[in-house]
Amino acid sequence: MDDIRNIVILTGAGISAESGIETFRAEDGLWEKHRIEDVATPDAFRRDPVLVQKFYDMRRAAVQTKEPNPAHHSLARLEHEWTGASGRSLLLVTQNVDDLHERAGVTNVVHMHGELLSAWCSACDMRARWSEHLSGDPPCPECGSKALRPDIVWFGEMPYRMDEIYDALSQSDLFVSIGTSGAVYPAAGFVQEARAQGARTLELNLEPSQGSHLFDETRLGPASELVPQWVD
Ligand code: BV8
Repeated sequence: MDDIRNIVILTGAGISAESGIETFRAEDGLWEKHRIEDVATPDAFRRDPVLVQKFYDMRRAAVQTKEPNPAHHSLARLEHEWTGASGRSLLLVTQNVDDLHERAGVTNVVHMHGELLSAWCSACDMRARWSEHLSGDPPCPECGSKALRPDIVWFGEMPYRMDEIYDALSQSDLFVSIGTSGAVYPAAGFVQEARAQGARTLELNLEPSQGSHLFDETRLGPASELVPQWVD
């Protein structure tokens, strides 16, 4: 890693799988039990906000009973050690809506698809930590509108902080993708963006992702083993 200064890491549901959080596209994954069009689009929320809120209430409750695993902990250690030296940067971009990276101690996480534990009002732009009294389909506590929703990027919506992400990719020397199927854009295109800038690219996943051929190197196995091995 002598010639590497700037690292961008992208994580997906696979990094939280061994913490007991369901992934999306596995045979028994979340999208097998719920149709995306029913629970994860702006139209679904307009049609049936109570159903959509219930889906996120259920996942929020589940996440709060889970703990970070060795993969989350080793990325926290890497961030601490890497950014402790001058002239180096590390950006952790996650597609996950859980808070396990933060709970493991990572300080700078970009949640490009939002956060389960945050509420957002699309009328007045208020954001607040989600709490029990916001469950169900309540009005916004700030402006009273019925536009309060989970702070989640649904299909068809623009992911968060894209300028910052593309900026980091454009300066990256190493791009590492962990536990993601590479099925959802724009995240699935980050590897090409990093390659185009001359970055080395590494994939750590249980099985080859859709874009495996785009990586310089792919290591297959469970994240709780592969990530600590890579970091150490
Ligand atoms: C956008 C909601 C414009 C939150 C999520 C064609 C038609 C229509 C639309 C499109 C189209 N082509 C592209 C699009 C755009 C669309 C899209 O990609 N659709 C796909 C399905 C075709 N994307 C969008 O709409 C996005 N917005 O494009 O805006 C734009 C234009 C230009 C530039 C910027 C923007 C918005 C996407 C947001 C979607 N939100 N979820 C929620 O409820 O959670 S997506 C959902 O998938 C998840 O949130 C997650 O973030 C994301 C990715 O999934 P993964 O994390 O990869 O999970 P998955 O289950 O798939 O895979 C798990 C992997 O882990 C597997 O590979 C497995 O092998 C591995 N694994 C398992 N266990 C382990 C493991 N690995 C290691 N260790 C283990 N133990």
